[in-house]
Amino acid sequence: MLVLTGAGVSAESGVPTFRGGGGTSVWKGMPFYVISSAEMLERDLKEVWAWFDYRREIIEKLVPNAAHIALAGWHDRFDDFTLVTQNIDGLHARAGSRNVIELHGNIRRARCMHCSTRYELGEQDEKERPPACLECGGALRPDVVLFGEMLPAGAFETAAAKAQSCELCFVVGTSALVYPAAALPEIARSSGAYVVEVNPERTPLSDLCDEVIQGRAGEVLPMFDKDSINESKI
Ligand code: BJW
Repeated sequence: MLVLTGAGVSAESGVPTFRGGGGTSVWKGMPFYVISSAEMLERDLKEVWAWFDYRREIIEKLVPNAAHIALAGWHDRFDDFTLVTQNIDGLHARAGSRNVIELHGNIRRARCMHCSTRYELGEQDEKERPPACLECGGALRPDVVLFGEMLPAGAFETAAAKAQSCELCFVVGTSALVYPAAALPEIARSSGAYVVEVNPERTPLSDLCDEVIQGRAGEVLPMFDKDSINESKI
């Protein structure tokens, strides 16, 4: 079984989504796809840090919701369970999920733009922006995947292989607009998996799905356990 999650799975924890509900996330007058882009990193690294510092401070005060907790329980219920997320908030791991494939990185890490050494942000973080790499003195950047950047080496390939071999694929809380993440359910479907979408709104993926459950992740996911999944046509 493979589960792909997006910003909607964290919405009930209080993490703002990027799209959905007819709106687009904006910061200091800039739409997220401008500030969260490789171009902005080139143009204004300090401003990119300010955007991620702002969001990290919000996220650190939030806690996993019923959807994260339900998915953490699925690890032990399904033999070959893979959780793939586009989220950078780390809430799946905080709920107890293991081996989460984080396609778009993690907001609590930084990475050297010169030598690629990674750092956990936190105690030693003195708010020098951009921070300097302790290994080579290069500038650090948030360890997240911005528009126009490649995903972490191997992350998509591992997820795609799991999508190709899974029998059941849940797609939860994503607008399914951003590639290559949105290709995972397409790969699963074309390899014969049963694909279920959980989202209050329809997405470009809805028509491809075998089942669309229109609802909030924190309400829908706790209703599934292994028996109910086996008993239903899922
Ligand atoms: C609920 C709910 C509740 C609300 N319960 N649900 C093929 C075709 C066209 C373009 C491309 C392509 N391949 C690649 C591209 C370019 C680009 C792309 O996809 N563009 C499209 C948007 C047009 N992709 C990339 O650039 C990627 N890189 C790449 O492909 O590298 C190769 C390459 C390099 C150079 C050139 C070309 C190719 C990288 C993408 C990185 C995305 N990064 C971001 C920002 C991360 C950092 C940050 O957080 O700021 O990732 S963008 C943003 O979107 C973030 C998210 O992870 C991602 C997906 O959003 P998500 O999770 O779906 O959230 P929303 O807000 O969109 O939707 C929320 C959903 O939840 C809604 O549906 C609600 O209804 C629902 N919801 N409450 C359940 N309670």
